[in-house]
Amino acid sequence: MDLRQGIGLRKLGKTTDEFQQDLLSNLYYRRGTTVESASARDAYEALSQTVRDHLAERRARTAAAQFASNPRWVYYLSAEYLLGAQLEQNLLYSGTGDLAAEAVKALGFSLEDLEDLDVEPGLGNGGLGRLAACLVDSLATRDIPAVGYGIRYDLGIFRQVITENGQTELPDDWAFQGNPWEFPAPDDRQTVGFYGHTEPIPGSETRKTWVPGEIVLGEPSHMLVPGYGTETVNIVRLWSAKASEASFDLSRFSAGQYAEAVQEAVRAENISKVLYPDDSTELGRELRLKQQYFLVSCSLRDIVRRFRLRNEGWDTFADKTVIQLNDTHPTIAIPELMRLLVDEYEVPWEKAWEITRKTFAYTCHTLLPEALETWPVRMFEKLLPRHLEIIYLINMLFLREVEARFPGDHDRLRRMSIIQEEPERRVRMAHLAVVGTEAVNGVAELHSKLLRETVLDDFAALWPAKFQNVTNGVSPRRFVKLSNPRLSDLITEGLGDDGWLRDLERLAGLERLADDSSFRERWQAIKRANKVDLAVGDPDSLTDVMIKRFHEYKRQQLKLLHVITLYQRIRQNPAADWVPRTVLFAGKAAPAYHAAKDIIRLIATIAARIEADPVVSPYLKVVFPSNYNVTLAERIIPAADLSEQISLAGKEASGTGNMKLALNGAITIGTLDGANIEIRARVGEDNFFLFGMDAYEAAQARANGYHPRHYYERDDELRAAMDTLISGIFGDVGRRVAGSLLDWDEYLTLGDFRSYLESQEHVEKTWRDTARWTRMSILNTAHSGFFSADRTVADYAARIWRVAPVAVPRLD
Ligand code: GP0
Repeated sequence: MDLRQGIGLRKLGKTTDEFQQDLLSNLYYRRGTTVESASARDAYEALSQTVRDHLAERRARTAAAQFASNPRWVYYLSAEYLLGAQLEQNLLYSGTGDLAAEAVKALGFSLEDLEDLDVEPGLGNGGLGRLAACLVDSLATRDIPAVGYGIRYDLGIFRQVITENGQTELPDDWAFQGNPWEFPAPDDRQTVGFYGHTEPIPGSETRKTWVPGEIVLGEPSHMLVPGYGTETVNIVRLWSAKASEASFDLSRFSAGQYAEAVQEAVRAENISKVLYPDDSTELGRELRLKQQYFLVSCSLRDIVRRFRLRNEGWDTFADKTVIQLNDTHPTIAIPELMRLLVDEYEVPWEKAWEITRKTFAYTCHTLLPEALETWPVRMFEKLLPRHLEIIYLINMLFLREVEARFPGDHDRLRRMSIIQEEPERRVRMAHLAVVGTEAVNGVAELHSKLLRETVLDDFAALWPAKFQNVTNGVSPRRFVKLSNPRLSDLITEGLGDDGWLRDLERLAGLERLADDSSFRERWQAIKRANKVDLAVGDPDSLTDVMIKRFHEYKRQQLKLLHVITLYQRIRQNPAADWVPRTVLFAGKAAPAYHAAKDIIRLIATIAARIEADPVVSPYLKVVFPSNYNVTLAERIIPAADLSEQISLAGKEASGTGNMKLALNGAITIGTLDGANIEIRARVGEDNFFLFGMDAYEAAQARANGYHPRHYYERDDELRAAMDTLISGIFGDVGRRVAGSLLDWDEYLTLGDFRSYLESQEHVEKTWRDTARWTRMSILNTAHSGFFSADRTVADYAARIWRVAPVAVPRLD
């Protein structure tokens, strides 16, 4: 019997009764419990397994179709994935939501009860990790054969608790109670080496033997990634570090040295213990480099294994494989593939280099110099001696190429080298990533342009065709359909069908409804109902949200100066006709980023002060919910009226929260930064509140000698706001924040203050005209279709990956 023909023959419940049977069978046979004694957790686990089976059946058909067509596969390598909660998504993507609601009712639970038990795997920091999750969703939705590779951190991004003292961090043991969504695959375990030395191979110039000094095992498990409205189910494969059996020291154990006996094993398993909580900054710790190589080594061996299942030799490797590097974190994949090909498979260097360059592509996510990874040569040499040798050889050949194009330009060689010499020798990962790939992309038009003009200008001069732009996008399923069901229903009704969920540009059909007063009223009523659900402030107030990581370049401090100014204005004139506002901040700061944590603490202090002030509190409220994550974002975004995107122009690569908010009808107040520019171009200048310097003006201001005190001295309101901070009434933290702005203000906060305040006045004037505001809100949604991650993936597929979809046949 052909086993593949059996796929799909297992009957999965398609009626309420059948679904209930499946649920009961999971409850009995997999949970080992009974209806009478089932706890909410039992019901949750049994339900998750039942839903998972529907996806697993599609997964089996997907694998069969994909393997049979032997396509070019997309492998997405990312150190971070912020997948979000799984149950609700998988109910939607498997079309079992109604069946499940009925079935669990019979067990005495509601779907909402069970959804509360569904823990989101927080395996990322912010935008970069959530982008990875949106892209794998869209890859499956577009039927593109793909695998996402990542690390299964035991502890994800820390749990944040906000008090008046600011942020405290608690460990996030996300899988403590198990994770019903993953499948362990111990048979695909890999062996990873670290440290040690290299030995020459007699008779070969380029090949070497690497003798590692430490061996760690990588054990994969995968999570299913279903496409929406299609049969495809792809996977994300996450690696856990495991000590090899040999690392348990029985003789020490027998001698009673218990801690020493397991020391080596603990060290090995620490590799996947915890996610580094730094966003857009580079710490340069050895364990981090170990994590990166661990991910890369396990994933590349898995990719090679999968290739060899269907192909022979190496000539077609790059035709069948494209590996996308999500930022520089997995860039050691370039020398690692060279090592596998040259040392292990004896492919000649030139041939291996040709294959490698055709296989990889690199996405850069930043312009901040502190986010561009470099590793001390000494650390590299110790941890990955063979890779350093390979990098040296790559660099030598590369610099020869530069020298041939620009003879005698020694300064250029120094600037472009993969090895930085001064003040300390370091490996520049971004340079390695550009040299070893076929395509390099930024994540928004402006970002890609600035990469070519500034950070990577020398490389763009050498290889202009290599540089591309692919503007980020977001999943309309998670960030509209699941998070904002009321608005989704209204959109579907307005457009006549729900085709917009797979073709988001269809939202443009809402434009004609923006002038329909009854549609507008329903739109507005939904926004209000979402605010009631969020329950953070008066649902009739202007809900003004700034939700993102805390970083000085994002300028939460500018928003805070606005809040203080409003506070002072209201106090001075309490009888005036103020627009009531609820200002919502949410987001985490890296635990060691003291300036960002100060800003959080100051917000919490000022929020409490306003709350206690009977004159101001009727008009102004500041809230800071703890522990911003995907789940919380899904509650806040549908309730937002105003979206704060106020980074200093030229600093935010793209932003993706800006897209989610616009899609849900929030109106942006923002600078000409990242994807804000593209949002404004699409929703229209009249439907966007613009302020501040643009990227070139900001660079000019810097070059001409920027003096924050100049603005402080000339603007009475700014000075009043700063003086309250300096006075100390908000404590030392207020003094510190004000001091850093007055003395340095790296991100030109004071320079943009007046323009921001004027724009906020325009916001209030507009808000008073409800019909006009609602019209703008509808037009924001109507013209945000471009920001679907489905479009992003289509762009990558056509221009970078050159891959085609593989259709998975339906069962019936
Ligand atoms: C960029 F460099 N981003 C980094 C990083 O280390 N972490 C991270 O999340 C973000 C950018 O800041 C972004 O502009 C961008 O949209 C996102 O990567 C995805 O490209 C803010 O969300």
